[in-house]
Amino acid sequence: MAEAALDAMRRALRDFPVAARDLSVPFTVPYLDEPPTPLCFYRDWVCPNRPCIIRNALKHWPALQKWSFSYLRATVGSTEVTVAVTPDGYADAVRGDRFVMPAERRLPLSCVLDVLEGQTQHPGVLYMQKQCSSLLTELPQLLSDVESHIPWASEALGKMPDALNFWLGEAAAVTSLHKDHYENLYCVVSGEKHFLLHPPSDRPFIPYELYTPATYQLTEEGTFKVVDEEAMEKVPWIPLDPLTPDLARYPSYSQVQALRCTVRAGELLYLPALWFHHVQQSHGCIAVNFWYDMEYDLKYSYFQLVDSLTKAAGLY
Ligand SMILES: O=C(O)CCC(=O)C(=O)O
Repeated sequence: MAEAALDAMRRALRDFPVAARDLSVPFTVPYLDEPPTPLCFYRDWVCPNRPCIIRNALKHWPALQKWSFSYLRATVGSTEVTVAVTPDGYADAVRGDRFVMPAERRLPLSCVLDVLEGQTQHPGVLYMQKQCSSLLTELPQLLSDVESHIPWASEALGKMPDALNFWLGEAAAVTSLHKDHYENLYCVVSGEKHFLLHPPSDRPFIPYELYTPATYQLTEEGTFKVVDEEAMEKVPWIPLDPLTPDLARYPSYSQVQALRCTVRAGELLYLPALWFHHVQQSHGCIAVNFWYDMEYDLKYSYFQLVDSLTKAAGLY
């Protein structure tokens, strides 16, 4: 491609996040004081792909009153659950020149609670973060304390959730910046979650690179080894940590402005599909989220186009 045309394409891609932000991205995540009707949810939030935090949407869930550590011990303490273990709290993240996945251990939930309460030591940082509908597959006894879907969201989206996940971990457990093709209804039951968000239109400023996948292995001595997953294809992932961005290496990231929000106990974050998110939490925070598969509509195709052009223009 002629250099002038390539320059024009890069300029257009760099202007795009700013134009999209001016038109449709809020400076902060707005709050609703009650759950919306399905029509309002679809019209005001899903269709324009805008996040919001909804209060009083979970107040009928027994979990809000019941889910203390002592209740979890008494009801599901002996149930074995899958726990991600990492040396530094980062599971599924770029470490050096690898995309590193966590070591996984099966532990009775009471052991996880012992560690969270400081009664037992365990090497590394623990996070129950398995995303395979973990509430249904690992802790089905707790389902009657929540709901199997969010009725107004299911009606708006015309489908039931693909997954219902349970999250519980240490304050040091961090979810690295990424995006999903799900409409995400993220419900905090106790504690707080801290989200750092970017709209999908920020893609031209968000770097991706291809990494050799690897997995942490926890040795008998309690140290960690990084073992390559030789049979797996390379993984495209975001190398940048938005908390300490390496702006010398990724200078265009200085042009984006993240939205930050805290979701507190009893609140529900609607996180629209394709929004980039980085997540931290208070120690022992308990959350449940519903992933509804997104519509693969024209919005999705436009995102794919921006993604392809960003790569083709050599931006990231
Ligand atoms: O809560 C977290 O740590 C991560 C949540 C997340 O990434 C998601 O729901 O897609």
